[in-house]
Amino acid sequence: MSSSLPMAYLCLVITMMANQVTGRSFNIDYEKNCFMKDGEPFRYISGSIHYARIPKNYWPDRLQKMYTGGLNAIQIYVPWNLHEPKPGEFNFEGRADLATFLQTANDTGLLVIARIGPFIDAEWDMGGLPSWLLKDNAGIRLRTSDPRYLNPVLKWMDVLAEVIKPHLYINGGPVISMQVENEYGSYGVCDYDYLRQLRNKLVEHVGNDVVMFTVNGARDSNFQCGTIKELFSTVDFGTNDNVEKSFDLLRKYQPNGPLVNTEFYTGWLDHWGEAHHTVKTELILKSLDKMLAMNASVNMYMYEGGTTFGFWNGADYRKVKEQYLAQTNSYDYDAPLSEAGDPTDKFMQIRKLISKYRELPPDPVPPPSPKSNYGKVTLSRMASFYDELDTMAPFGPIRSKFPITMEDMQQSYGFMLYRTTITSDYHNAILSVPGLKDRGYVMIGQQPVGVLSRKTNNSPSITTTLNITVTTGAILDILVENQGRFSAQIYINESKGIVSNVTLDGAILQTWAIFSLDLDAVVNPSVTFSEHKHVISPKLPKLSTLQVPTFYSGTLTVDTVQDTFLNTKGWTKGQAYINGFNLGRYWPDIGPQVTLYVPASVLQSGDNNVVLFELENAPCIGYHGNAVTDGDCTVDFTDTPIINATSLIFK
Ligand code: 6DJ
Repeated sequence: MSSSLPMAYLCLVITMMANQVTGRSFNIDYEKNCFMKDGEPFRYISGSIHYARIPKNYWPDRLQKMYTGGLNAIQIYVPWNLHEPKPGEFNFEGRADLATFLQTANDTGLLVIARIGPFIDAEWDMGGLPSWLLKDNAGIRLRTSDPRYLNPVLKWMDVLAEVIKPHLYINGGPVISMQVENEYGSYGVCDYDYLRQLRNKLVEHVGNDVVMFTVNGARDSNFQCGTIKELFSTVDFGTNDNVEKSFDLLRKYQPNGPLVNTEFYTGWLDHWGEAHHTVKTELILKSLDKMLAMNASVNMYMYEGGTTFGFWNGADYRKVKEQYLAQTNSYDYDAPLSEAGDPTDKFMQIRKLISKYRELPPDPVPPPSPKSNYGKVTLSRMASFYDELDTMAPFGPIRSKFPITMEDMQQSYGFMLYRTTITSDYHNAILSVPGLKDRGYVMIGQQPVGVLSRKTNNSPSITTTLNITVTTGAILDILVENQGRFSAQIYINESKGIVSNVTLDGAILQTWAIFSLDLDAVVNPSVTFSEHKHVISPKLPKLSTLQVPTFYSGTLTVDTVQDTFLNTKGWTKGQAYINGFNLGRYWPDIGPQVTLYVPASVLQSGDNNVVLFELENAPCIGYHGNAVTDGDCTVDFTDTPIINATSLIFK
């Protein structure tokens, strides 16, 4: 712990730290128990925003709102898997344009606390670690000094540190501090050498002139395992925790220096199939007031949650019931700024409280961005999954005796098809896919026969086994959906796809054709359904409750381009795209999220291509759930989000 460092040494460090060119400094005064900025005592009132969850064109707007809310700093996460999609291939474009984001924060007048990971949690796929780490690496010990993990991490740090370096406060930029790892203590591995190597790597690039810290939950065991003496210790806790007790615990491990709550929870995350979470503003104000009165530095998590677009969501593991819980795409978080970036009542009340402690900027709070109620769009059945198989898998399948995982197929997200030919007759036999990660749509002879799912909280009747009747020569297909990798805990090393053998009445099914599927190839508006336009037929014969996964498409015509929400009510489960942009999953059947945020940036004036890849049951096919309906295949573009539709859950 830093407490073991002699105070004289620390003071020396402080005085040495002003940058000789810019004259700027940011460091810790262990005697005054505070941060020092340019030689003056400083504390931050900060809010979390994740640049990857906000369309790039909205960054200035969101940051300006944070600034007018009274914050003097923001806190970000760097998701490694977004930036290094393949080993050695880097992405710093669009929502991954970290340098522009940092520059924008600086221009807005906000300091930045950069949480560089490499592990971040953040309800982000695999907690931000790239899934390619799992390829051919069975048993890899993630977040440790295991060289299979550490070598790629250190290479990534070489790249990342150089991107951030020009943006450090001492170099004229906004970055005052860098967080190493994240809640490492709760991972239970206690690999101090790993933490030290991360820290040393950063020092190699940026020197000692930036505050480097760790955060851990308010528990002794977390602090014992989650930090090293070279890194400054902070704590995270929410409104349910006692402020004094939590800071007392921090003091036990970090006796001097500023008190910092790195994640003070303004709300909470959501899982599919569970109620939407909220946190009462009064409780936030009470704890925040206490912390600010103690001169603590506080970061509100989240201040602007935004959206986990596409396939980037993570999942949690509920140990007691061994359940897999995928996180929703909305990351609204009940935060002071809504998912669409609008100031809420919570925002205004927190702002008022902050004004007790620091002068608010004269700038007015920007108004909510306008939302459009574009109304209903009819979708037509464009092509079945089978019609588009060649487009999604242009190179055909890989042949393998046993199933291969998604990572070993070098695929990161989305869907895969596992196909085998049945070699005997079976009547009412048990198809068992214990290694299913996470959900499987089973078809025999291209006809849907059932859905498989690993254990979740939301569809207990769906399991990894299914009774099927098949004859010799029948083709069995399992379309497997990766619903998001665990974003925390020891389970983050789990592979996706089918990760163990599949049996039929106990006999191992062998000889598989395995297809990696690229949905983008189909939903890209310029090539959408080019060969299948003739199959349009909005109403098909009533088949069964379950249909072959199918692409539906329609046109949203827009005069004035504005934000809107795609209401998927009536549809069952699938993936939604606009103009080829992957908005995310929809699953209104179980909620709580029913609308998907459609930022203006993905729309254009004129015609916009809307595609739903419906996996189970579209409303216009006749049956929906257990009831026969005359539903039509429409979606509604509305100006109001629905992310708390618990009534659907408990129907
Ligand atoms: O640092 C974490 C955040 O990224 C802390 N936290 C938040 C975010 O994930 S759940 C919500 C959580 N920590 C609990 C992890 C379970 C071991």
